[in-house]
Amino acid sequence: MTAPTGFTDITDELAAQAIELPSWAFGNSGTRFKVFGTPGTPRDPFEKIADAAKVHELTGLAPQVALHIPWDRCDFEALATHAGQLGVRLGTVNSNTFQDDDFKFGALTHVDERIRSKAIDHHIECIDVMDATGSRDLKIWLAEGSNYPGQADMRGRQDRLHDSLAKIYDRLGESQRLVLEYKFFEPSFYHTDVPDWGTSFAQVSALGDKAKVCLDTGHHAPGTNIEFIVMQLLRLGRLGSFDFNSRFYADDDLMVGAADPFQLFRIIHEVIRGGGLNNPDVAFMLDQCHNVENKIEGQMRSVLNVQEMTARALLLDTAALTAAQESGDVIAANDIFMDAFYTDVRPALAEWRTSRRLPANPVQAFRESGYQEQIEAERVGGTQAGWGA
Ligand code: PSV
Ligand code: MN
Ligand code: MN
Repeated sequence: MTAPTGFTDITDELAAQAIELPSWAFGNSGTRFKVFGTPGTPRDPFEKIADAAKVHELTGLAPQVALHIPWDRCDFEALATHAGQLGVRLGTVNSNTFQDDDFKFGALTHVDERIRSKAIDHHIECIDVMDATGSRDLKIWLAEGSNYPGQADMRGRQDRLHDSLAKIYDRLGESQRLVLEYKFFEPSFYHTDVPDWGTSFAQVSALGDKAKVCLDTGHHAPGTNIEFIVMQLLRLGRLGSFDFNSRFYADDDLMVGAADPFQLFRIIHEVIRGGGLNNPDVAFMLDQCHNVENKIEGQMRSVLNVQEMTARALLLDTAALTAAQESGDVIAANDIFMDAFYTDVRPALAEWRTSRRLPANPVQAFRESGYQEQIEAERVGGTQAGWGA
């Protein structure tokens, strides 16, 4: 097998790649129509970590797992020890202000000071968890907004959001960060309080250097040039993290690289261009749900998709591209770009994995490992963890 030209020059970058898995991807999830139960689904955070560790063991790509509070509430020191024993670490802590009746009309933006304080206290609890687990990042996604014109004072809510975020920011430790995720709609359908990167950027910039933007690839209007946003946030030094997933319609949370591999390639190209690859300041995370496919395989396929597009983007002949761009040769520039995208790196990656004592085909290795049969036999009784449980 002949590897694509330049493949050996990119293996150090590939070896350094680390993608964080979301604990909730291993629990049951669904749509608002139905949550399907799956045999072997974890019953507690410890079992979620075990599944995540399996993904890392077979791919070498996923050494860290993000938690969601309160879904993953447990003895966090014990959980961190358990993770370490399985060869992974606990990562980003996600807050949750979208499942409490008190937050129906807002949490960090609510007009009632009592409710705002309750929401701030929840974030302080999340930072306490980060202290216990050694996590660096607090990720905040807010389900806040309104459904009807006139329903809410959008300006007042923005001001209250700033005040609440400032109180949370003040509680962060020296090496901890806050990442503020945006999403253009849902569950609110008229206005959302943090709908776009500009709003997130404005809010985090008003806090300080430890506050950054989280870019979830599924949180944009159709047709949005997401790689432009990546470029701009990197340029401004405010891209804190990615929530990778893919979408056909809205916030589908499908496997990253499944719906639009070319978009993933373009995004990773801008990450590389902006110095964000394997840069600890820019966390690569997945934010996905596996409603109908095997969850462990779904996570494996996703990190492998990111790896594959990273390899293709690293193979781009940037010197030739720059020359074509600067000479105004539109066709040549596009050809060079597309050549990298169309390079089939799968055989070279399989061979490289083998050289690192990883399975050439991790999904197949998982199927042959007996792990799925084992967890289906063992995880009986108790309640399966699920999105919202
Ligand atoms: C809701 O849209 C959401 O998918 C956000 O993307 C969060 O990151 C995730 O849930 C977990 O809270
Ligand atoms: Mn997200
Ligand atoms: Mn989402």
